[in-house]
Amino acid sequence: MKLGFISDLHLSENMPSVTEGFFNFLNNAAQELSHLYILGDLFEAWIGDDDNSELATNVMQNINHSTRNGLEVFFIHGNRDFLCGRNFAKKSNLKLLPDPFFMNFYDLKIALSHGDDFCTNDLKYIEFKKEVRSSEWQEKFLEKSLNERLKIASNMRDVSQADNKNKDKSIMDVTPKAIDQFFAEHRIDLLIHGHTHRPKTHHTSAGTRIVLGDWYKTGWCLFLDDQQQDLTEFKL
Ligand code: LP5
Ligand code: MN
Repeated sequence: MKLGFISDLHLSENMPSVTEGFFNFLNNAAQELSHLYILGDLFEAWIGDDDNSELATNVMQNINHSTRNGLEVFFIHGNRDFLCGRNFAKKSNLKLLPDPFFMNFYDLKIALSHGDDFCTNDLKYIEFKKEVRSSEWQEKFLEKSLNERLKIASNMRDVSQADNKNKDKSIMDVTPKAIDQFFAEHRIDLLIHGHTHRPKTHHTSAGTRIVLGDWYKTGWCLFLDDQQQDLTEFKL
């Protein structure tokens, strides 16, 4: 059994090389995996499962194809693709998981998360997340036309980018307190997450925290089997 963990690919029409790199990854590296976990922000922006763009269709088809050869694929929502729903899951033949998700692997108790919930000092983001994750907001948003939704998502990207320029960098990282509390509460050995785009393996007395990297010129995957934890960067 060999597991792979990826996140923060931010697939979009603007970065075809990353999409191509992801499809190559599915056809090559992922072939030696039994399970692939996508920990959020697979897409730069997912505006609803009725998105009929070429990108959305190709990504779902390619994931589906890779599962036909025996790979099991799992998905945790990120802040960019929290609207990936049941139809997305069905068309991709993957399983949606809650955030956090707990699993045992050999003698390890592991938690998986996108990671944004550990950024507890980012009060503006927490408020924003509460709003857009409510079923009321989502129902209203999904009633709008695809074009309107695209415009709102693009405006929100501008707001986010402008806001992030004024935020202290540390606000956009996890807070040590949130991490310590999480390890203590759930008694896990290993936490795997993305979101912060700060790939690193952190060893602490409470356990290990592995942060996945984002995909741009290179891609990142954590490979996990009974022998080793291997956070790997590769050319796209
Ligand atoms: O994404 P990134 O890395 O730039 O920054 C994130 C947080 N930002 C976001 C917002 C997304 O980038 C927006 C794109 C979403 C695409 C989904 C499309 C479908 C839904 C459309 C949504 C409207 O998640 C950022 C964090 C950062 O990570 C680090 O953790 O700081 O948080 C913000 O930027 C939030 C702002 O600080 C607060 C914005 C308040 C805006 C108030 C308007 C709310 C109106 C509701 C939507 C119309
Ligand atoms: Mn994110």
